[in-house]
Amino acid sequence: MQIHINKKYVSIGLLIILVLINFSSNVATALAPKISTQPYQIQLLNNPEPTYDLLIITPTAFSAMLDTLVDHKNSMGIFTHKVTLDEVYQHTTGQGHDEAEQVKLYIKYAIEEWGISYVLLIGGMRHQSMKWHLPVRYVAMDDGWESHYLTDLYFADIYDAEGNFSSWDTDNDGVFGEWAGEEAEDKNIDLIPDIAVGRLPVRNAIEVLIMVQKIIQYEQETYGKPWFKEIVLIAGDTYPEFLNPNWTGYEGEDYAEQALSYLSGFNPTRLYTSNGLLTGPQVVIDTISNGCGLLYFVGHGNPMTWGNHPPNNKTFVTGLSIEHMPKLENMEKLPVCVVSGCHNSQFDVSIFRIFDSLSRYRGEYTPECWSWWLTRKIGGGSIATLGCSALGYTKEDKDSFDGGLNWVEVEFFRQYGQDNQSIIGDAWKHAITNYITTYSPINWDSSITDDSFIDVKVPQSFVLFGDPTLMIGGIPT
Ligand SMILES: [Ca+2]
Ligand SMILES: [Ca+2]
Ligand SMILES: [Ca+2]
Ligand SMILES: [Ca+2]
Repeated sequence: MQIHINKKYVSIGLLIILVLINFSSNVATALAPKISTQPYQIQLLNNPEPTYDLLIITPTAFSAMLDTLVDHKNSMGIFTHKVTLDEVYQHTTGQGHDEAEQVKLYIKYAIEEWGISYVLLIGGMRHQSMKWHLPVRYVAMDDGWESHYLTDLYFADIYDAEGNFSSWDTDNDGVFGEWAGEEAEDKNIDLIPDIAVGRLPVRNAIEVLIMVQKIIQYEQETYGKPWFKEIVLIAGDTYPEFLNPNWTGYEGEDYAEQALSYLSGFNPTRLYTSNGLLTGPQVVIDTISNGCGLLYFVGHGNPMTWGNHPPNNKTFVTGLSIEHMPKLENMEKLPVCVVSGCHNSQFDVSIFRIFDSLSRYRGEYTPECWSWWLTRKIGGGSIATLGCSALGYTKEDKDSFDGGLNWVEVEFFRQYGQDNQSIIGDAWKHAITNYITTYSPINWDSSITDDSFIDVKVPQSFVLFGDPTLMIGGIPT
């Protein structure tokens, strides 16, 4: 009995203690300042108008590896907020047609909440599977060669001409940027990027670590280095005249010279077929290995290779292919590379596509596309690569014989050299914008011509692999 009573009192005592603990912890919770682990919310307490410049969107698995990059960006005055995909999906639950649209809706939120101007997307395909670390958007424009292609402009063109969210699916059927023949089904997409977007299409954690290290080292150590003032131009006769009397001159070399004309203080090395210096991969490997700040390939490509023709000759001279990437020895002397050619930046390639005959024909059976292999290379390669994710249309493909992919490339160099756009994403954004305002259709019902689909596809497919806030030439010290 006594024992029983004691037990009873003990039980009551324990209950009281538990209630008190619970009460006090509730009081403590209630009295504690509401500080979230989210840095922007901490900032909200101190600053009524928090701002960020750069939003990094990453799969959760890679998030911690990016902390040093965030610290580096903040230290150079690019205020950076990193968010995981899990947080993106949580924030946009129940919204959007699919995960890619959820990412886009989150970018819109980040623009309106924090005033961001740049987005860095972390993630390409998962290893060699056809699954993705980070969502992508394919647009459905069938030009007879390819029924759809990857575009990152989708994640930069957030608002339409009226200032509303631009879904790129105006007929709301879950098919994006759709064209049937030479007619648009999703109409009046203004295309104009509202922010700058770059992507690191990393396939594994090692590539994340490589790129973080390369970007930080590049920005800290490049400024004032003599090698940065070297530019290597690699080109030839893109369209041999014997095939068409309008194709006079050596188009690739002409665009390389145009780009150079906008860059003062750069020392050019011209590897051209017309001067006999572009003879094959070895001279390209040797020249890049010497180090340069800018690199422009102008010719023809596929996901595995790049080359061009000798003057008025259909022979294909290979300049650089994926199997040559390991031979580049430029170490920390990393150029910003622009590559003109079809599909060099088509980042949905995989070795398993070797089992598909069409993919074999198109050179899509490679573990990495040409541009990404160059960018993520250890011990050299590039720091960022701009190129085409799709079939690259040039002025020779247009009735107007004007504009095309080469126009955007040269405009990128002009933005940097003449308009002082030293942040790579700004140069990309302004080059794209000027292309669209110069060439792309305005009313996608009444002002459509045979060239219109090309002038939509060109800006959509010109993709930046790299940090959009990268300071070309490094941070001035
Ligand atoms: Ca649609
Ligand atoms: Ca449709
Ligand atoms: Ca827009
Ligand atoms: Ca020609």
